Amino acid sequence: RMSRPLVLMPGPMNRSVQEGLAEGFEVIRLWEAENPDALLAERARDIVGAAVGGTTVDAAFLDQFPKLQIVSSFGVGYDKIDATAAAERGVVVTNTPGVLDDEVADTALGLLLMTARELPQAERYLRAGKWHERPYPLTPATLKGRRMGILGLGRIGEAIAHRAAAFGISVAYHNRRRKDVDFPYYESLVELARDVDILTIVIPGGDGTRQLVNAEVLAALGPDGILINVARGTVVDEAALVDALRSRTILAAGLDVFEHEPDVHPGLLELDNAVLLPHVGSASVPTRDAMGRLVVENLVSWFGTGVPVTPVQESADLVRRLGG
Ligand code: 8YV
Repeated sequence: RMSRPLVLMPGPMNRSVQEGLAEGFEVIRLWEAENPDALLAERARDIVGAAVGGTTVDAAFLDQFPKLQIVSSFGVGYDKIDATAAAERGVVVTNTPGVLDDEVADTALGLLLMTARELPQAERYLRAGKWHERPYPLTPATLKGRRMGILGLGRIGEAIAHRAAAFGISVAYHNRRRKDVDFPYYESLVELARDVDILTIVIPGGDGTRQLVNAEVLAALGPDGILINVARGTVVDEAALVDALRSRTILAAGLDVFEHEPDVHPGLLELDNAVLLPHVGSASVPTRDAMGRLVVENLVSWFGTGVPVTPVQESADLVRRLGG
């Protein structure tokens, strides 16, 4: 029987990854090793695949493993992985798109409802026993008649747009390039922000989108404006957001992601017009299991047929060249 491909797991991942890899692979569970450095010194040259979730994969990481062929990453966002450096070294990177679209879109709509109608604040009011004194104050905001701008209309953005339509909320979007969709396209993010009163961020993180949502965009969103972020905290200038919420430049924000997770800007924690979630957008058992299965499928498919299931864009040329 041929020896099984050796796959590195730097840290613990969803149980579906561990279970799925058990059969066809030999797995190094690095976080359980008594002496990780010694283990790597011994086995690094035999490692051909990696299954990662949250590990930073940069040039220095990649250069430890001369025979590495594929990095299968858990999550749709892969801003912690230098996919270009990987491609330069002939290493394919895969992520887990598609299987989490509905879950993340649901979270975005949940945040919007919570934020506009102050649902978390109202719940805290009830639990504090204040209902006996008087009813919870009427919320100044409503979802009725609102327009949503989507920053990053991809798979998740479209799932959000369909949900928004069911709520009677119209949708427009800003991407780098216009897409073949019916929603109005804005070449300028500031102009989009000016024309809507909900701005929903679903664009990938990383250097290309850092602090795209800055003080100018928030000012354009305006005093009725609600900011929703289920993408990456790095897309927002968090200090500018705190200022905008404090000075009521915008009405409110619903955030699932932060610049320095799990640290949350102390200014946000003080503000009542911010609804804050601990990055739970995709965090249900069924969705995380599906993501984990896709991590495994990419490795199985790569080592079985030489074709990854869901390579990232930066790996596309490499996959073509390798015959995939
Ligand atoms: C996960 C995510 O929290 O898919 C993503 O990009 O942000 C989330 O689904 C994360 O990837 C888990 O490591």
